[in-house]
Amino acid sequence: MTTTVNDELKAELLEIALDAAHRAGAFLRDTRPDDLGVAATKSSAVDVVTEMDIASEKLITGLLADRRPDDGVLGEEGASVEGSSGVQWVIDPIDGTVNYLYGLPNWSVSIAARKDGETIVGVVQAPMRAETYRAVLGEGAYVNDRPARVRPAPAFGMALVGTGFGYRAERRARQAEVVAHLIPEVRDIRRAGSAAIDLCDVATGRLDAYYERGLNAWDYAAGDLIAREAGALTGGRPGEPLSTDLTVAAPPGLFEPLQARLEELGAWHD
Ligand code: LIP
Repeated sequence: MTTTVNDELKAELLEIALDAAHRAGAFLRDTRPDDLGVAATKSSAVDVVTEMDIASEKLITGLLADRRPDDGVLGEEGASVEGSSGVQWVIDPIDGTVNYLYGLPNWSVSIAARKDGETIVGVVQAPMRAETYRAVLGEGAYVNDRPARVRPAPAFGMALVGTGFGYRAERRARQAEVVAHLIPEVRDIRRAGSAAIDLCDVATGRLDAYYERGLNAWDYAAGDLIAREAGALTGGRPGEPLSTDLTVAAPPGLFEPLQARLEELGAWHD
């Protein structure tokens, strides 16, 4: 049975997403083994999975199965449930896995709920910042209990721009070419290692803009909604939604020239 999107459903999905993100975030923060190692690799030797990624996804999917057994689930570490309710959960159990592996603080738990393909709830939990970012479609974005709003668009040359790089050397070489062109054209570049947090940093004005090629839905689903509800525009190539090809987020007035420059630089292809 599919369900319509009403206030009751949005409130339920938000409560579940917050509960799951808080539980997973506390688990990851408080039980990280001192000798944490690599449990497996994916697209390359530096695309790693730890036991904690797997355990975090198991914790989240177990809670979702208890609370909403008819929902679909898509998780970075293999969770895949078709579902029958029309609601799909999109999960990154640790976004910023390499940071987590090295003991760097910039990592997060990202949980989004989609109804018939549209993201209606997004939560990003950043335990080492003691910050929870959240948004419900049409109801604004928040960091903890404070409203989140993007920074007013600066001139292009004054923009602090976040980005990231893929796990395959060939893609990284191409991404390096793109960022080499941008570095002298903007205020500065930041590469912090968690797309979900980067999108939330745009939402809270800590970054003027963010772009990256090669993300998956679990990296951006929650942060995209949070950024949009905070006043950002998001997308991919001009006229296209954000996707694995390219993710761009910035306030109006900066989004357009950045998207155009990335198109000129071919940031959407390897
Ligand atoms: C990471 C992204 C980051 C990107 C990394 C990696 P993961 O996700 O959040 O923006 O630059 O290459 O994809 O793998 O830690 O979930």
